[in-house]
Amino acid sequence: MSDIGDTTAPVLVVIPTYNERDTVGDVIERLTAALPHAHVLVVDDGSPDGTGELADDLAAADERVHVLHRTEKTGLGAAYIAGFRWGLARDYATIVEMDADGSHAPEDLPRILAALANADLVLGSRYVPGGRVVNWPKRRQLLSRGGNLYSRIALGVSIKDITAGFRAYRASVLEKLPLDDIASHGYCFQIDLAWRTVRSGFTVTEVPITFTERELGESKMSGDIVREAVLQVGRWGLRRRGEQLASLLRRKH
Ligand SMILES: Nc1nc2c(ncn2[C@@H]2O[C@H](COP(=O)(O)OP(=O)(O)OP(=O)(O)O)[C@@H](O)[C@H]2O)c(=O)[nH]1
Ligand SMILES: [Mg+2]
Repeated sequence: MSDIGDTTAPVLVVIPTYNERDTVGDVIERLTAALPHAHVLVVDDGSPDGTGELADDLAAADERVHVLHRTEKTGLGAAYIAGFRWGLARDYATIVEMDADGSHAPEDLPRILAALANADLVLGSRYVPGGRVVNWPKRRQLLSRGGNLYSRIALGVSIKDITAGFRAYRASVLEKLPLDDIASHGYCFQIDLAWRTVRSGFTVTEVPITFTERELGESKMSGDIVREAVLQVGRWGLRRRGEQLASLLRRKH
């Protein structure tokens, strides 16, 4: 499509929320200022703190803002998939993932979208030159760096920030991926989608961003989310090695 990478093309920014009442309003305000033509879809999983109702108020006041209410909290992955389907049904050329907690600066979006002119998926990356993380404790930095190193080795990809949650897809990529099969929940979901994108032959580019740890609200990161990623990535890595071995043996015979 010729208008991809043009920062005035139809873009949908999907923002999953669970108890993000303190931050989501500010994020949406900054987003619509930075990218006035973009549409926003808040995917709220029945937040008990009233984030969904606040998002409804914002949607009533601004026709660019939409809300998808889900009744159960079933993880980041399921919320994103519901948001992707909503966007694909409405013919957006580009679909963006962004957190509601202020970690991702909406002002970085024009640069991310511009890079989509030459790639199918653009990651807002903390770990390429120029990328930064602000206010993360050492433990979180180690977890994130370790997760990326582990994924790079297991999956054999050169992506530096494969767990990045600030990213822009050409809609044509999401149309091609088997969204029904994707069961990953936490940040494993981000690895899963990037890995499937690479395996489907699409191109991935990384653009440096500054990631700032949330100051308000609570993190949803948990031991289960880390365990899911370690086990799944290990499984995918083993499967990849198995496939490599099988093709080597086929060539020998
Ligand atoms: N709809 C929905 N959104 C979720 C769910 N879990 C997390 N989110 C949202 O996904 C985004 C990222 O979650 P965070 O809690 O910030 O997780 P994180 O960025 O990995 O962790 P921190 O750096 O500690 O904040 C936020 O906007 C959350 O509100 C969920 O189960 N459902
Ligand atoms: Mg966060």
